[in-house]
Amino acid sequence: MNSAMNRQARIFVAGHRGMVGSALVRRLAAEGYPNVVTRTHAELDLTDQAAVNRFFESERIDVVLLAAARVGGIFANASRPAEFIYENLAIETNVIHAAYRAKVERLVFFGSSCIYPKQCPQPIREEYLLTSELEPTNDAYAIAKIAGLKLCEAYNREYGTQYVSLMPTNLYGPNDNYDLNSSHVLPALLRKAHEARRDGAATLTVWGSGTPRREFLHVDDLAAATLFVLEHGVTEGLFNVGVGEDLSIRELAECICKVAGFEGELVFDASKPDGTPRKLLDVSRLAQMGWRATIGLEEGIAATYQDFVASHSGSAAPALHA
Ligand code: GFB
Repeated sequence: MNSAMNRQARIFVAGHRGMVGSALVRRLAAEGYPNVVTRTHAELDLTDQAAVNRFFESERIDVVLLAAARVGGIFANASRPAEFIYENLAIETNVIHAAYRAKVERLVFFGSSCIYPKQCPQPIREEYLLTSELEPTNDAYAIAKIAGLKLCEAYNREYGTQYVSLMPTNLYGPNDNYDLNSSHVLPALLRKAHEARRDGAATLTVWGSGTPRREFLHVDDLAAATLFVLEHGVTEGLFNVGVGEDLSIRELAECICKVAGFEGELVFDASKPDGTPRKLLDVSRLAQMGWRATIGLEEGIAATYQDFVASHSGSAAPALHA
């Protein structure tokens, strides 16, 4: 088992412009890793197998952080399942296989808590994987993410690689997607609350019943957990990453309205799906090793709101992150 990371390691952050990848790049810079390698989508299309092979053959990468993915909220997942399963499978198989061929010893694969069954005992332990049916609104994405973690397990078993899988709960933070058709609930409600207050609206529409429960992790905590795993010699396995607490969507909406200063009424749109009733992660596996999240939800939402206002406000139709 390798222990500490070599500070001079060449670390490829795949997906560095996304919310997770950009948090990883910030954290690596703060921790003093000078050799971080990135490629924009235009420079390297990770769904192009030949291009990915050429990249790994020429770049001498030591560590891969595989944060590139097609991601989205409940509506995007439910309406574009082919894109979610195809693009994620292509990225995972191309990057993991090319990394193995180029003798990359260490890789961290990022999945999602939606890999677990829809009706799971709570809090969800890593062992509950594949014990019953998935949530239908995101089963295509979940299958792709399960395939990714199984790729890591299989390559470790057959080839002796050290590929680790992290399964974060619902994430939020800087560089999130604020497009209301494809975003997750937290950025969607932040934008809605901001615009409702700005426009003097009487109501704010929340999708579904408001009763599903979700757990939210600030992306900077996920980046911290990733560095923790790398620096503590973790060489295999599946690890949940979360805060260990959840709240209802109604409670989340109330918290966001408070942060954004919107005092109108919440209206629940029952024509929109609720999705999984609850997905609270059991985070004891990482906690036993000494890692815990540190950013509280209200504090994290307030910081994210400031970031949103700084980067989007002032125009009626904010420029949105892709
Ligand atoms: O975050 P979200 O889109 O995805 O929705 P999931 C969470 C809950 O918030 C659902 C409700 O019950 C939504 O109906 N919700 C309320 C809203 N208002 C809104 C809104 O304005 N926008 C959105 N988007 N939701 C995704 C999966 O599931 O979570 C992915 O589809 C992935 O596969 C990701 O795992 C983390 O938490 O339901």
